[in-house]
Amino acid sequence: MGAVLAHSSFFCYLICMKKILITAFEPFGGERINPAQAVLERLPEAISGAALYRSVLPVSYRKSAVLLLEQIERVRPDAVVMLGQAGGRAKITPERIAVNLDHCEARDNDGEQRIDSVIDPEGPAAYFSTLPVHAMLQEMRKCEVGCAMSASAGAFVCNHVSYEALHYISRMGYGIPAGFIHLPYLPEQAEGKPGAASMPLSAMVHAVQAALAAIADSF
Ligand code: PCA
Repeated sequence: MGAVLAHSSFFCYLICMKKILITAFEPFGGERINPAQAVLERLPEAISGAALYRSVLPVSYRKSAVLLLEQIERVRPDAVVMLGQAGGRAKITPERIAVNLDHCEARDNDGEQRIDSVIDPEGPAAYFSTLPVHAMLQEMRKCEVGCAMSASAGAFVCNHVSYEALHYISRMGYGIPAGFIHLPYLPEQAEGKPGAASMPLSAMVHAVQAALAAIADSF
C-alpha cells in the first residue's frame, strides 16, 4: 500500500510539475559541435521544481520553427527557452528582442540563403523576449561567468525560431514566457581561430542552470 501511495504521489509530482521546453541546435557552418547542444545534453532532468523537455533543432529556416511549434503543442510547456551558438561572443547573452527578418550571408544546413526576407508580412516588426532576462542575468552573475543582455540575435536561424516562437505564443494566446540565450564557442572550437573568445562547457552548464532556476522561480 505504502509503495502504491509512494508511486502515485511520484506520478502526481511529475504531472503537477511545471514544464520548461528547452531547445538547442545541431552544429552548423563547418563546426563539429554546437555549444548549445553540448549544454542541453548535460542539464539535469529538473531544475527548481520544473521538468526539462529538450529538443535539438536543425539549423534550417524551413524546418526549425515547424519542429519547435510541434514541440510546444506536444509538451504544452510553462516556458520556452531556446539556446544557440553565437561564435565570437565572449559572454552568455540572453536576447532581449527577436525581429521579423531573415537576413544572413551564411547559408543554413539546407544550403538556403535568405536576404532581407520578412518572416511574416502580417506580423509585428519585433517581439521582446518574455523571459525574466534581468533575474536570469542576476543569477548567472552569481556563478561568476561572463553574461550580458544582447539587443540583437542577428537575423539567422536563431532569431528566426525566436521570432516564430514568440509570434505563435502571442497568436495562440498561450501567455507563456519564451526567449533565446546565445552561448559562446567552446574552447575546442576557438582553437585555430585566432582571437576568438570561448567559454568552458562546465561554466556554460552552470550558468544556464542558474538562468533556468530564475525562470522556474518566476512562475
Ligand atoms: N546559432 C545560429 C543558428 C544556430 C546556432 O546555434 C544563429 O545564431 O542564428
